[in-house]
Parts: sequence; structure tokens; C-alpha cells
Amino acid sequence: MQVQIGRIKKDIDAIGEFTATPGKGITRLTFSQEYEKARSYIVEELRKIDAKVSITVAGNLRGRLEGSDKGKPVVMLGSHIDSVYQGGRFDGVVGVVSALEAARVIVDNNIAHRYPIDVVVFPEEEGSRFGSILVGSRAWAGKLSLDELSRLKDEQGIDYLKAMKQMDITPEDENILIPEQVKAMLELHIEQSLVLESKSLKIGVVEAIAGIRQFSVTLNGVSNHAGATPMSLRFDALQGAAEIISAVEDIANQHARKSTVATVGFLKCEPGQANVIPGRVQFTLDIRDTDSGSLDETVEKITTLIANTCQNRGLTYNLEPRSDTPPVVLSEKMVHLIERIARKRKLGTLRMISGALHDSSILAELTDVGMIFIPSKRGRSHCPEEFTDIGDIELGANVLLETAIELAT
Ligand code: HGY
Ligand code: MN
Ligand code: MN
Repeated sequence: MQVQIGRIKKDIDAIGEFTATPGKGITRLTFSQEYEKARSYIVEELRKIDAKVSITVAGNLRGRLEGSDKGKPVVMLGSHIDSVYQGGRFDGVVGVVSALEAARVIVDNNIAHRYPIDVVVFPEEEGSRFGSILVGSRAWAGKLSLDELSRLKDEQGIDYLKAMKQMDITPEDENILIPEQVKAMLELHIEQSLVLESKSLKIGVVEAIAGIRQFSVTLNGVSNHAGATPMSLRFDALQGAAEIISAVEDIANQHARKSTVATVGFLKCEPGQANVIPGRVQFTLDIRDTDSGSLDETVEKITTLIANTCQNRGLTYNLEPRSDTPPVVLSEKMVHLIERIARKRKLGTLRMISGALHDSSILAELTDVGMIFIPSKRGRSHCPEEFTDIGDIELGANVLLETAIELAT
């Protein structure tokens, strides 16, 4: 059984047109116009194969192929279509369109399956609009309440639920997922690093996914005249931030495990003028590790650093937690199943740990999750240069298809 790679390519190209930054990568924020066009495209494709399309809590999209046995738990295939700012055409999308194509092949060939099969699209995986990652899957798994969703706001102050309403996205099914309802979940994803390419391997089998702690940090100092204020009388919020930010790198490099990473990806300085001492600075912290103890230790070191630096410089600060997802180990059963199917297709595999987080991290606490990685050209991702060969997508999609059929029949 093979996927039709022409259909996958058409899906990727069609969805790639829906971006707020044409010519400068993909910017497709959750529940934006671009997002809705991509979602509607997928709904249309699902309807062409008579999948039953519905919206679940927090705007997750589900296209269901009923199984022959009633009441069986579902085999879930999917990923996300929201992006980072000026990101790539493949992150998340490859997993969604390969799941869609697997459903097409199953329907086209009348492959009998006892278990229902869901093609799913999880919203706000990247956290680009509402500042917190894996929102759709966390809400569906009951880890984020409606009240918490209503407190997630975008830059215009629009909250998550209001943004859904603005796009007429109304859940038909508000139930949260429970383990008994899900037999397994599969996610095909680009590797977003350069291990597979460097080893000329085509299939990565994810064994574990790192944990994450994200914060929004605000430092408050005193705005003042850049010329008239002596150095000894300054409370410069940007100098404080600079001291902290360079120490964050040092902590991750020198005083943590090899698996620890820490990033400051966003910085805003106010009032942001050459002749005014900055009075307020906002920046983000993204700290990850595959070991939860080490993750907690690194967070502790960095939060202590912030407190000490602000005390020494007479600044005040606010530390707002944004994301907190522990590291997960994926199902050994699924690792073996994917390896067996890849081997049958004469594909070499490599067991890997994902530094990037995925909705699979959340589903892994509910069910057996399998993640299949395919190579990223020069290891680039979360940028317009992100690229994966269509031939590699075909190989990965065929492994996904065969694994899904084995799980669902
Ligand atoms: O940040 C991540 O790891 C994912 O791309 N949301
Ligand atoms: Mn991503
Ligand atoms: Mn992704």
C-alpha cells in the first residue's frame, strides 16, 4: 500500500499559500484568516472522502472514518497547521497532510478497519498568537480549562475563546479526551535538526520528547534623560536584562546537563529611543531538558539570577509562567512497531529524542504515541529556509500509513 505523493505535494503547496507574510516564510497564527483558509482546505479534503468532520473543545479539528466495530477506541493521526512568525512550510503541515493522505488511501482501497481513525489538527501548537504552546491538545486532554483559555490573550487583547467565536468556530463536542477513547496516536514530523541528514537516514523513531518551561519576564527601572543622568543614578532596565540574558546562556552552557537548552527569543525595550534610558524591558525565557530534575534546577538558577540582578540594580521584576510541560517517554510498543514497518520497507531507522515539543507530548499521557521523524535539510526549521525533500516525505508518509493500518485493523 502506497500514498499518492502527488496529492501530498498538492496539499502542502495549497496550504503554503495561506500565510500573512508572503515571500517571507509562513506566518499562520491560530484562528487568523490564513489559518481558517488552511483549515477549510483540510475540511474540504476530509469531506471528499466522507470523513465525519467535527470541532472539539478549544477548536481541535477531527475528521473521522468510522470503524466496523462500534465503540472501539480511536487511532489518531495528525499534527498542527499553525506556525511561528515567518516559519517554514513543513513544520506540522507534513503531519497533517500525511494523515489526510493515509485516510484517503484507506478509503480509496476500502481497507477494512475495526477501529475508528481520526485525522486531527491541534490549534495553537506553537503558541505564536496566545503565548503558550500545545494549547489545543492540552485543552482536549483536560489540562487547560475554558476559564484558563479565556485568560490567554493575543497582542490585541483578544482571548482564545473570543478568537474562536470571531471565526465562527463552535465546538460540537466539548468532551475532554479520556484514555479509554484513544487506542493510539501517530504524528509524522520533520526532525528540525540535522541528525538524520548527517547520518543519511530517512526515518527517526522518537523515544522521548523534552520538557519545557517558558516565562515572560518584565523588568522595571526608571526612564530618564540619556545625557543628563549620571551613570551612578541610573536604573536601566535594558542593562539589567542584558546582564541576565548573557548569564542565561552561560548557565545553559556551563552549569547544566548536555540536554539543557535555554533561549531568549523575544525582547521589547521601552520607550525604545536613543536618548532615553530604558525604563521597562520585556523578554521571554524558553528552557528545556529531557530530565525534569535538571529542568527544574536550571529554572531555579535562572529565576535566582533574575532576583539577584534586579536587587543589585534597584529594578523590580515580574516573572509570568507561560508553558510548563514535563518531558515524556513515548511508548516502547510504538517504537518497535514503527521500526518493524520501516525495516520491512528497507528503511534504516534511528531512535531519537526530540528537543522540539509536539502535541504528542500531551497525548503521550493518555495513550500509546508514536512519532516518526523525517530529515530537515541542513537541520533548519522555524524559518523560511525550512525544507524537507518530497521523496523523504513520501517515505515517512508510507510508514505512517502502514503503521496506522496495522493499528486500526
Ligand atoms: O517550540 C516547540 O518546540 C514547538 O515547535 N512548538
Ligand atoms: Mn514548531
Ligand atoms: Mn511542529
